[in-house]
Amino acid sequence: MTTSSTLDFDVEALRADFPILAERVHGKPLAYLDNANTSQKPRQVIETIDHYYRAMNSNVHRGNHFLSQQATNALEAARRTVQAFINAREDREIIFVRGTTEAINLVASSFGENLRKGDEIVISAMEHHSNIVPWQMLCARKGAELRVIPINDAGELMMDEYEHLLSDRTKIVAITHISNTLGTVNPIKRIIELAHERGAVVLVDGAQAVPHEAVDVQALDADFYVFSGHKVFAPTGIGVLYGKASLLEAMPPYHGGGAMISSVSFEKTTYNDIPFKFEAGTPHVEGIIGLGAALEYLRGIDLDAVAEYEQELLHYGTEALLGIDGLRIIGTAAHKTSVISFMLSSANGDVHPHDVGTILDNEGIAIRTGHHCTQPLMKRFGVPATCRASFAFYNTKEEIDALVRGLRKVQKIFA
Ligand code: C6P
Repeated sequence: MTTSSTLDFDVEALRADFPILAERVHGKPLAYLDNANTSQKPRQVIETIDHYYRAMNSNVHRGNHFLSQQATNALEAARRTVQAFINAREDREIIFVRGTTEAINLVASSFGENLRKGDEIVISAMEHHSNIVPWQMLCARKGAELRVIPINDAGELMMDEYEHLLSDRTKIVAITHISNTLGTVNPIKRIIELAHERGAVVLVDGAQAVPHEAVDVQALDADFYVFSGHKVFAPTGIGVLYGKASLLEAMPPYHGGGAMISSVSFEKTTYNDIPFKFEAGTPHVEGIIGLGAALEYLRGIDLDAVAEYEQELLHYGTEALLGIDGLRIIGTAAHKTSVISFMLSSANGDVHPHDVGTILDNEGIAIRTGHHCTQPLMKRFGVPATCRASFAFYNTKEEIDALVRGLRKVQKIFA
């Protein structure tokens, strides 16, 4: 039975899988509300990594001894788990990278080789820096132009403007599925359809989507879909680039080194097939195996129930925060995930988000404050930074109540 939800969703049983949630911080029970930044890890992931180092540790794809084969099998099994999780057509379409940032840089650098002077890349006003800067670097290299889809005051993409921006010059549309700062869920399928009508290729930044909803890359018809393991209850330092095989095959390698080659001589090197062509060097073996364990864990949970429960938290949190005089929410899209950015003011005006975060921390409450790597978005809303509470399926309404009490305390201190 859950104490916190009206749904048939056993939060307490799920919480028991996450050892860190039982920690106390500054003598208070931890309320971890910083999940858009990074998620906590279930014991199933921790135990998988522990087992890997106790029983299997070895380099992969390079040894014919028992341990190396065990580790290689586990790694390739994890690749198939990722494939199934996002419904990719083939496992060779799954490239392991360090995270979302590296995946986008890989595509900008490698696929970007196709671009010519005067070509255009379309991004949006709500992108994370890692889906802005690699494209700016590509534009500088190739003489291409960056076009930015504007957003309305609710933090929703202006789709009419998007249609106007698309042209035969558009070669790449790089867009976030869900905004890390606003929580806005973008109409990604429609965005992809419109881009394809113009012959453009679409990269979707799924860093904030995969933790919250079932993603089907074939149903979306995404050309590239990228995400980070650490936001989906897996270790840091591991991420995924999904790409359609036909695109990946035609792209030049990103890094050169071991494993990505077929043969090397001083005269000529030939490259390995995908996915290995893009996986130079010893991979993050325990990270990959841990990612597989995390996605298996998620497959064991009803993801529709997760999405429904997180919506319940979002609505409860929104109502509760709006009950505080002087609090305003930044990002009020009709379709949102469980992320709430806000500004808090006291009788003396806005309290700087960093002060809010520090006082909440003393209460055991972890939120993120700052620009969330979306400085252009801060400018759009005329704020230097925001406070951001972001919920995962293991959060509770009681933790949101603690957040509200903490914010009232901040207001008293700054009164
Ligand atoms: N957002 C946040 O607190 P990396 O660092 O490569 O794992 O992920 C980068 C990234 C890319 N796109 C989106 C939409 C993201 O949210 C992030 C990471 C964290 O919002 C840390 S800045």
